[in-house]
Order: sequence, then C-alpha cells, then structure tokens
Amino acid sequence: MKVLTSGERIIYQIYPKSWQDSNHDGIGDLNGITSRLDYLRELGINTLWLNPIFVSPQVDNGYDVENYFMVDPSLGTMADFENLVQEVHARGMEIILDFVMNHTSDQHPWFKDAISDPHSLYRDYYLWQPAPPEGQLPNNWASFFGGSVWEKDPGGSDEYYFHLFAKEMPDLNWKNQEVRRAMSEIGQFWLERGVDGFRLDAFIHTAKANFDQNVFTAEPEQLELAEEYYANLPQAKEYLEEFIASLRAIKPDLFILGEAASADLDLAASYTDPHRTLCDSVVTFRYFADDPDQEFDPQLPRFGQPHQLDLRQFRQTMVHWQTVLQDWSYPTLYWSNHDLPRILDKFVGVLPEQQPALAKMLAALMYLQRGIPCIYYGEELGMTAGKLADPAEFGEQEVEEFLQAGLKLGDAQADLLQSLSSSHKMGARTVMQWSDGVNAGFSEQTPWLKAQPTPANVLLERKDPDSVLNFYRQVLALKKQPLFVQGSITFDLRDPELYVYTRKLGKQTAIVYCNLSAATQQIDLPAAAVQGRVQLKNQAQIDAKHRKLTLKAYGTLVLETTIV
Ligand code: TEU
Ligand code: CA
Repeated sequence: MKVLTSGERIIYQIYPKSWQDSNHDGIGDLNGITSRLDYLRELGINTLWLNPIFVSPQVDNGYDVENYFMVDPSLGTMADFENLVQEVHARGMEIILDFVMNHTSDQHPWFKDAISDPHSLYRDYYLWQPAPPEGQLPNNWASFFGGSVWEKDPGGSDEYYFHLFAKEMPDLNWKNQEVRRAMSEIGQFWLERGVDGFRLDAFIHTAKANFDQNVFTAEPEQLELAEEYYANLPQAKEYLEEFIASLRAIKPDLFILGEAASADLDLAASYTDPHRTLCDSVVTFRYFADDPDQEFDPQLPRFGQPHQLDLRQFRQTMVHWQTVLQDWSYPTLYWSNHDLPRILDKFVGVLPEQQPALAKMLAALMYLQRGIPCIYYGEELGMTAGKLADPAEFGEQEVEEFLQAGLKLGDAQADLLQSLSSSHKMGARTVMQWSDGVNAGFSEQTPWLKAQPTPANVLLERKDPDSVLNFYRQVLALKKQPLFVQGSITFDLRDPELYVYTRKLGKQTAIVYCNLSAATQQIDLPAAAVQGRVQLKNQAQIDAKHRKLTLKAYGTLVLETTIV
C-alpha cells in the first residue's frame, strides 16, 4: 500500500464511545467504526484518528490508561482492532491512535506498585515531593482540571505525587530512562499491529522544572497555573525526539501528530523541524480565542454561556501560521475537537437557517488552505451541541451555580442546559447522528452520554445535494488536487468581512472567497478570474459583465484560473 505523505492527509477524528455502537450497550465501539468505513471513504477521508482506546477506568474517557497493551473491553477486543486495521487498509486509508504519554491512570500497575512501598522500583516512574511542614502543599501550582497538582500519597507516606490533570492521572517521570523505554515499547507494540502513526497527547508537558524551587507566586495560598514550569520546556523536545526516533526505527514513514495545545508559532515550527526526527504536524489551540467584545448576559455567570469566536484574532493568527510555515511543515487545519465546543456553537446568535451556509463557508475557508484537515466527527453534517440531559454529565461544579442562577431568574431548565451544552466540551461529545431514528441511529440502547440530538443527520443529508455533507465531499475532493496540497498560499486581507486567498502551483491558480459576515458582500473580480472555472460555490453569484462577485450571508466561492 502506498503510504500517504503528510500533506496529503485528510484526517477524521472519531470519539470511539460516541460514533457507532455495534452491540447495543450504549457505547460506541471498534466494530461500529469498522461497519462505517465506507461512509468515511465516500466523504474523502484517508486517515482516521481514534481518541484513546486502551484499557481505562474512564475517569477522563480513556486519557487515564490502566493497560496500554489491550483495548478497553467496552470498545472491543484485540481481534476487533486487528480487523478494523485490516479493513481500513483495504480501503487505502490509514489509522492513527491517541497515545497518552504524559500520565497513566492511578489504576495502572506501575502506580499501584509505586504507592505500595516508597522503595518500590516503580516509585521513580512518577513524580514525588516531600510534604512541607504544617500541612502545606509542596507549592501552589494548579492542575488543568482544578485544584492543586499535588495529591497526598494514597499509600500512606508523607509524600505528594504530581498530576497535571485529574488526581486519578498521575504524571510520569520522563527523566527516568525506564519510563522512556517503556513508552517506546508501547508505541512499537501498536506499530507491529499495523497502526500508521500516533496523535501524541499532551507531549509538551513531559518535562517539568525542578519542584524544589518551590515557586510561590505573590499569594502562596492561591493556586495558579504555572505553565512556564511544566509546558514546552526544552527537555520535552528532547524526550519527543528520542521517542519518535525509536518508533521511526521500526516504521520510518509513520505519521506523528503532536498535541501542542499552548504552542505558539515558533514552538510549532520547532516541534515540526524537518531536519530533526520530530512531529509531522502539531495541533495548537492558539487559532481560537474568545471575542473580547462579546456581550454576555450580566445576570448569569459567563461559564455556561456560549463564547463567541474572535474572528479577527483567528484571521490574523491563521494567516500568520499559513504564511510562515510554508516550505517548513504542514499545519493542522481544524475547527473543532473533543476539548472544545463545536464550531457552529461559537458563532453565537447565528440563526439556525443560516447555519448550513456558515458550515459550508467554514469548510471551504479552512480545508482548502495549506495543511492537514482534521475533521471532528459530525462536523461534516453541520452538527451542533446535543443538549445534555443530566447536569452531572458536565462533571463541573460551576454547572450547578449556573443552573441555580438561571432558575432564580425564571429561565427554563431546558434552555439553561442547552446553553451549558453549547458552551462546554461535553456538548461536543454527544453521539454521531446517523439518522432521525431512535438514538439518532447510533444504538438501540440509550447512549452513554444522554443528550437530545439535533436535526442534522447522515440519512437526511445524503439525499440532499445541497446538504453540508455533500458540500464537505466536494471540498475534500478538491483538496486532493496537488494545487491544494502543494500549492503556495497568499492572502488578500483588504476587506475585514472577507477571507480571501490564492493557491498557486505552476500555471494553476485557485482563489477562495469567503464571506465571514451575515451581510451580503460585493467583490470586484480580477480580469483573469472572470474567465475562471467555478469549482465550488454556495450563496455566490458572478456577474461576468461587470466583473463582480456577490456573496450572500456566509457565501463562498472557489474559482480556478490558469495563468497563461
Ligand atoms: O488535552 C491536553 C490539553 O489540552 C493540555 O495539554 C493543555 O495544554 C492544557 O489544557 C492548557 O491549555 C489532552 C486531551 O485532548 C484531553 O481530552 C485530555 O483530558 C488531556 O490531554 C489529558 O490527557
Ligand atoms: Ca458497544
């Protein structure tokens, strides 16, 4: 089978628990994925990324791994996995797995052994600090999931262990050569089972500053994120390179997608340095910020109200990354993932009837740029947040506060839950909507995450030539042309309401026009463009005589021209 080059990849992100349930226990599974591969092939996908599938107590939906060498029984068996890999490859597609390398579950045998005895061989697999006097914490660093990064040794010693995420997810000590070796072995094990690469979870956090610096900020009692001590330290890149090199030794052309949430452009470039053995591409969260000018309901907490995407910031950042990374590496192109609300929910106040046009415009805008599309499941339908049925599903304290505040104002519980779902990552993890049947065609059983589906679904959109789904197919078919893979990119930023860029390869040129606003826009077309061939359009009209292009609300047009 011909291996894809990184720029040719079109990735589809599957949250396995939520995609397709094959045995009707309410949890999506590997056989469910296998049964839907033709859907992905028809869409134009060539690479699947599965969120974690290893054995896990599911405190963080699989990001807390208990056994790296087995599939979680709720998702299937190793035989199911091998079958999936075979069926993926038979369709000329590839598959990458989420690789959780910064931490394990507290149920992992290493951690259980480590806490059983301070002299355990596995003690040094994790990070420990002695307890300061008088019940203080070793320092005031905050965990990403709330509370301190420090948790008392459940084994009863006076020490604390370090956890950046949930307390059930202790961080590994990457200084320890045995840890590094063990992680390489796990990677090699899965490569031998046919996987084509990995998405490296939170790799930027593997290196930590010395804890005994005891870095207290102004108010020692105040817990604070202290990323300068545990994110993107130079040593993390050394660990990364050693790890990837150990995998490339077995499979030279494997694909590595690094999750580098807080990486800026310089870091992203350095993690994808083509002269070293590093990532092919990284996912940064820096494309997306909240609009600082958004007007919130002052009577309700901001938590729980959907946050508006800052389009101005997005435009600037994206253009900068696109421009600087040319001839270096392929950036990831994405709108949503399992850690963020779905993109349509970040366009607050857009009318439901305008959402399909918005979804189409966003697809053309993002994925025809230079880089690797990563499409989050359901996005291709124009899916928005499913309304979660149970406030406890969010797993956050602030949810109760938000509900109480809203109910006091006389708001309906259903509306408050909708608002919470649209603003929270859990609202983006509801089941894939295959049909308008029972449980959206996901399962005969009530899904693990109970939510009310939205109208968008595969069955409906398949039949409708104007659907978001069919538009995605067209975008991805275009994306496969060398022009949209290798071509250079330049932007025209004159009009703040528009996103316009030109791809160029040899004599071939395509201009992508996108209307970022709900207002109709008139654009003067360059002379050469008037003779161009329309490759794709929505809510767009060309008046060749007057060399004008009209884009209605969220309209988009792709025009191919040949330079003679
Ligand atoms: O997320 C990691 C992640 O987003 C952090 O590394 C980030 O640096 C931090 O939140 C500051 O912005 C990944 C997964 O995507 C997520 O679902 C998991 O919960 C997490 O790792 C823990 O494994
Ligand atoms: Ca199942």
